[in-house]
Amino acid sequence: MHRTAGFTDNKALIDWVDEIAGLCRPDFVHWCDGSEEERAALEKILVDRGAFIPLDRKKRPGSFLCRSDPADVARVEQRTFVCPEREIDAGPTNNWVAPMQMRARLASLFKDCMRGRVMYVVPYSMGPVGSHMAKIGVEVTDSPYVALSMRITTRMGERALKALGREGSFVPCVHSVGVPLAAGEKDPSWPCRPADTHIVHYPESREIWSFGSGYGGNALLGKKCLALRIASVIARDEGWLAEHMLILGIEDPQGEKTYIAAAFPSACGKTNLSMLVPPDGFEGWKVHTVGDDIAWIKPGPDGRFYAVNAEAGFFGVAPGTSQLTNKNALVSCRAGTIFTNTALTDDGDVWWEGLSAEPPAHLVDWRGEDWTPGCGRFAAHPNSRFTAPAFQCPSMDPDWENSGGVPISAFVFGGRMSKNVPLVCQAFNWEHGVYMAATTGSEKTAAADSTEDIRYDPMAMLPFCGYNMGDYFAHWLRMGRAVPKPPLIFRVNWFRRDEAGNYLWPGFGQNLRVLKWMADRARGRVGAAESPFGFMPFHEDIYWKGLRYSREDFAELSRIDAGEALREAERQRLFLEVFARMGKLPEEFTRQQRMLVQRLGRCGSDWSLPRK
Ligand code: TSX
Ligand code: MN
Repeated sequence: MHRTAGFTDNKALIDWVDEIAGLCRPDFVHWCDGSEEERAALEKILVDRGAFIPLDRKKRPGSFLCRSDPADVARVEQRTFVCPEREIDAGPTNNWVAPMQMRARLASLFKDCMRGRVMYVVPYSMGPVGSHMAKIGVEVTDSPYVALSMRITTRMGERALKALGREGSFVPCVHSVGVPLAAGEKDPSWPCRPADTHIVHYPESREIWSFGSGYGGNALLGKKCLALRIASVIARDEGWLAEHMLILGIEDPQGEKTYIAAAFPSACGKTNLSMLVPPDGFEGWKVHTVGDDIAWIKPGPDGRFYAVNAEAGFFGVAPGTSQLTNKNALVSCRAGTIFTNTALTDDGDVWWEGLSAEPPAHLVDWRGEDWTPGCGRFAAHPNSRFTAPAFQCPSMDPDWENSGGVPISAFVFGGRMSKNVPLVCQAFNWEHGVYMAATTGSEKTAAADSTEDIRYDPMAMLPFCGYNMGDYFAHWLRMGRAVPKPPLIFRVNWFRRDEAGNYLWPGFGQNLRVLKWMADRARGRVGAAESPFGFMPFHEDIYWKGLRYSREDFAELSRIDAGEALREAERQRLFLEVFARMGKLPEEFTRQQRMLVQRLGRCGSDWSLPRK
């Protein structure tokens, strides 16, 4: 029924593809080689189906706008499952169904689900091809959009099969939009089955099954499903870290480079930070991008951690991306880019909220309807995306595809907090840092002014950890002991506001001043004050050339209200209690929580940054 000769001699792969084809019954099986001809053929299928709109050849060469079904626009956490044999191994933060039961459910959903369609076999490498840190996945999918997106965001095709070889093992990923076609039936432009959507992980057999959605993290299975949920389990077993982190390098005018990995929940500007442009005063400095979303981090031979970007492209949120906030992202998507659910301009380009201060006078919105300024609707969906190859990003690090990774000097954790969380503080030690990372939160809405409205998101991994998060905390504590030179750990907050609601910190490129302080701390050449939250820079410890930022403003940005911080410490205790109740909270966390309360109790009603 299909020919595999010439594609692979990996018997396990051939047998598995046969088995899935037997279950899903596609009309045809296509093995993706990653070639230009294949790309053109897939694009044509989507254009003919009405799913892809070619953009203007001059303005956006080789680029397309894709409109999804309005009911299939984001990850669906309620329909995402982690299914180990025992419920406790999924933990309190994952949906769990017994694997036997889930397998029965999926068998009936997937039976014959690809009739009338082509099944694409998409082999890919997460991490640089051939790196000892890379893993091979193979996604079978009936979505040409998924095959094309995987071609951009992963190393896909022949080179992945070559790396797999005859005997290599791979993570099997089965994906279907779940809409078989009768003979002669017209294909909807974005077939999907929202009511039956299932995103399922079997961490013990390391399999991924996704049904019903064609969008992003639900369907591009290399990203959140493999590189985070399944990889986090492999990393626990093998002694490394699979993290929801950007990786960047800062280079000073003497050419000294320092790499930092940073985790933030959504809507904190992770992609922007990874592509930061140095501000005035930083002449001769460079910021290099290694990755914007997923880092795989392993102990290296010299006792440090080394990180690779698991991906080869960006799947970035479009709204808010502009010349001012992230010009490197805009250059990255100048060509060969898929835009999903953005608006279309009259001259065949794309637009989204925040791209320009003035919107165009007329647009076609993400649903395909006429749009004018002031009509009361978004032109682009708030979760609209660009899918762009990383090599097009001007700030990519020369070492971004180094198979050994880059050495990490600091881990950074951040959230969006309008009050009482200072711009930056450094953990006293690894254990304190892990506790800090685990209790990082973000306010639920950007407009929130209530500190009661915090959503904790440990290490920004809450939706992406493939096992019990209590065990994940223990794994982090263990990893600090496993290497002689673990990175320093920092917590940052770019989003503190004054009483009137104004941001206290200008953010964006100015964040490099904070990153420079971290790099200097890592090299032991700058000071810090000791606060109840950790080490914080004195005003003099920050490099201020090019920015007027007064000692008084910096003191306000660094102030800790002890009463408020004690209430926050109590909320942290309550959040962690769910792990404690199932015997999964490391004792070290209880100790850290008590020490935090003690430090706050000793500092009076307020802690203020002293003069140096
Ligand atoms: O991405 C952001 N970063 C990190 C950049 C490297 N954003 C956007 C967040 C939404 C995705 C930020 N927003 C940052 C930030 O550091 N800071 C802020 C808050 C802010 C917004 C506007 C201003 C200042 C701060 N405007 C002026 O100061 C003029
Ligand atoms: Mn992410």
